[in-house]
Amino acid sequence: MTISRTQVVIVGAGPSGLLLGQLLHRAGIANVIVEQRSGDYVLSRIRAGIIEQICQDLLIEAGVGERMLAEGLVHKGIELCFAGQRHHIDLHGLTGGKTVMVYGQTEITRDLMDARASAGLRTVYEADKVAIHDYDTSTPSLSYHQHGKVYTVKADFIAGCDGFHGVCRASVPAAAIQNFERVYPFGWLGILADVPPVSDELIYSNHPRGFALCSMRSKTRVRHYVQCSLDDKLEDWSDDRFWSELKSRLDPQAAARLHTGPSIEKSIAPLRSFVAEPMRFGNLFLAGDAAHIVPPTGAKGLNLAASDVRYLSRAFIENYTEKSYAGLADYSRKALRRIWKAERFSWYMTSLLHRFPLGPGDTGNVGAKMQQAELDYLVNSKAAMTSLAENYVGLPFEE
Ligand code: FAS
Ligand code: PHB
Repeated sequence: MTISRTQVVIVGAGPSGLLLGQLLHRAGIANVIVEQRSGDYVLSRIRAGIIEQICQDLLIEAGVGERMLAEGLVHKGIELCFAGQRHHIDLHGLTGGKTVMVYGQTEITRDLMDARASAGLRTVYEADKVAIHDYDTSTPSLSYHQHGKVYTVKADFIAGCDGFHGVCRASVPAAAIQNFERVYPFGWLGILADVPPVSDELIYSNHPRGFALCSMRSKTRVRHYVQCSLDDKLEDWSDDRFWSELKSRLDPQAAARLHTGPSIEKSIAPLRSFVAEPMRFGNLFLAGDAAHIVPPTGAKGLNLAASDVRYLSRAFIENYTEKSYAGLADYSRKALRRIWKAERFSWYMTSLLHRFPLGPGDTGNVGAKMQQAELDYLVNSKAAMTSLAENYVGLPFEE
């Protein structure tokens, strides 16, 4: 058994764990990250694409904003497509000048990994049998197996940044945690392709055949999605079938401009709304997907992870520099207040834009008429568009 010690041990080297580790390091707080997968595997996962100003500010504060500012695309609006027409939502004009940035999660993860390696910080990849211990005492620890040996990391605190399927939330007794969950009756089939975007802005489409989203990673790489059945398998979807289906769900002008090409990545993701309460258990703190999941329709997943990390990093820094536990004690309340507003917005966008199959509990044909009425009201009401815009660019933080 090899025993080491640090101040904060972080479980998971996704964006939550890496960003937290970088912010703590810059504040002089020692931390170790333990990740079950390889770095290449973490980088291979294609996830989020849109970041709010608050997330951009955090990356700059963490000292990893340079490439983002150089390569990221600033977007001042989005387009809603329904009934064969596109409608511009002027995010910039409706929010007093706020915008979002297109900069892929993969690039954020790469920038954070590079910064961590340059600082010579300890990150354990491919750790097996990761387990946490005594998190509700003043001597929490983490253990893992690697190359036939057992390692223990003692720490003051454990940060559970290990995603929806991680070990940290799963280690909390059921009586101590309350889960809130809704699973949607459809999934998203996403592809990555090296072709130019169909439009300068993202297109969110409500169509009788199902939802579609035309997004991008750069001026030469697109990330598109179509709503699909939960029974679909990747082998059911050839590139040709994807492009044909996407085209059928767009307005005629966008369909005519759609550039097609071979997919370089293709994946199906289920959609769920999920929140675990609380997010603190003694000296264990959950952050990011370890504590909540949103349907990606509102582009909130990664941004919520950054939101948690902003609150948690400041609370750890306050603890070590001012010897005050107040921020840590209030972390869960503050984070959850913002999380539930993002859950609401993500649920709203998902309910507005997807085709809900007829079935028990679903809204059936009345639901489709309600969607049409909501969309018609939305694009003809400045108040309604302002509400969508201020949620999409990111609500202000409660300090
Ligand atoms: P992550 O899941 O990214 O990272 C957790 C890390 O912990 C992983 O590297 C995992 O290997 C590791 N881990 C798990 N168990 C462990 C253990 N026992 N020990 C050690 N390590 C462990 N968000 C958007 O905003 N827009 C999108 O379009 C979007 N698309 C998505 C598509 C998919 C398929 C998924 C799953 C999510 C998507 N998201 C999207 C949300 C996603 O971007 C998350 O919000 C983001 O990855 C959250 O980052 P983390 O909290 O770091 O969790
Ligand atoms: C993406 O580019 O992957 C993306 C953009 C906006 C969303 C979801 C995903 O709402």
